[in-house]
Amino acid sequence: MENKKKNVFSGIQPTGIPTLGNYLGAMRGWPLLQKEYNCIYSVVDLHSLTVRQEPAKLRRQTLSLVALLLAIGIDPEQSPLFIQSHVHTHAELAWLLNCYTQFGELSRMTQFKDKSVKHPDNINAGLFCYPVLMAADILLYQTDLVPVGADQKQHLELARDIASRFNGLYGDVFRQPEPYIPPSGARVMSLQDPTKKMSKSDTNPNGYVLLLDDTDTILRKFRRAVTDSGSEIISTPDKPGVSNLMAIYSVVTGKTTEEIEKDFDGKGYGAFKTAVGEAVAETLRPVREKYNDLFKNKDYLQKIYTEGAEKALQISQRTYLKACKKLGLVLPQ
Ligand code: ATP
Ligand code: LTN
Repeated sequence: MENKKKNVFSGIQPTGIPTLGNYLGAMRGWPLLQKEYNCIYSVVDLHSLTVRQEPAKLRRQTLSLVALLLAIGIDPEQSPLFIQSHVHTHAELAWLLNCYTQFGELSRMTQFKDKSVKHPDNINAGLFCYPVLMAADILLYQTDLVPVGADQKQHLELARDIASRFNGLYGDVFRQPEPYIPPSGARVMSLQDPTKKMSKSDTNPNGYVLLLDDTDTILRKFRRAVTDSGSEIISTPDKPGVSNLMAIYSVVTGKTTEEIEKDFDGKGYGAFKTAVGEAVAETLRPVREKYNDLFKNKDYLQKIYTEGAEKALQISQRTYLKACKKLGLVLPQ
């Protein structure tokens, strides 16, 4: 009887220090999946080039993100951790898949439309083809599950469409990936405007909490969080501010919405915001402490991402060469 573990792949861009949204929506699940699945995780630096980056900052953020992923509990012995640009099969498969993706499909991607509005002077071809590189990342590892936040669902659906189109023409080359979106925390909203997602590129830093913010900063940002009219702590669509805080509190404490409503009955927004801030600060404190130790040790980080890239190349090359062969490309001998 075959008892094969499923494969998990996910990536995150080194575009800045991740926010609480990135953490609760995606990263937090990554270490938890390691026991049950074969996991591979990547810092997707090539994706971040679709928006202008300052070279020295990009270099530093990439290494910092490797350290942060280790700090949240990714065990590189179990789960290869690598930098995307170190594994050449990603850009190579992306090229092949570009030829099997339609202009119309990419034009419909909401992230492309949003980023085109945000960066009207740099709507480059890489930004347009971003989801194809993401499909390549995923399909190279015969991935079953992709832990991401809710905003990535559309990209995942495109990856599935590309895979089935290719398989339909050439036989079984790629496995069909499924999104793995957490039931709560999948879309953490801005603390200043709860109708917008929390984003590290927000111009108002009070809208987001960064994973490396210190305790005082975290408490202050939650104290300033925008709430709604009234004073009741209840989760309803007409209270988006309070509902967002409740969702955050629920994920970090494990309490249900009903328990939170009961615990804070009659206590008012001030007490609740302080409690959420304290719970988040306590969750992030050990991560920050571990990160500070790891980031100092550049040799260790280098060893981890070098070994990660070797393993990732070995695994991904099998799929890449199979795709080349099916297409009629002459393989190097
Ligand atoms: P940027 O804000 O720089 O455009 P991003 O944070 O949306 O980028 P990534 O850093 O690549 O993009 O995101 C990593 C993961 O975090 C993805 O799986 C994404 O779905 C998730 N994510 C991003 N923002 C949120 C949010 N507000 N709530 C929940 N999950 C999120
Ligand atoms: N587009 C993703 C980042 C990303 C990714 C991936 C996520 C690039 N390649 C592969 C999962 C699997 C985002 O979150 N912005």
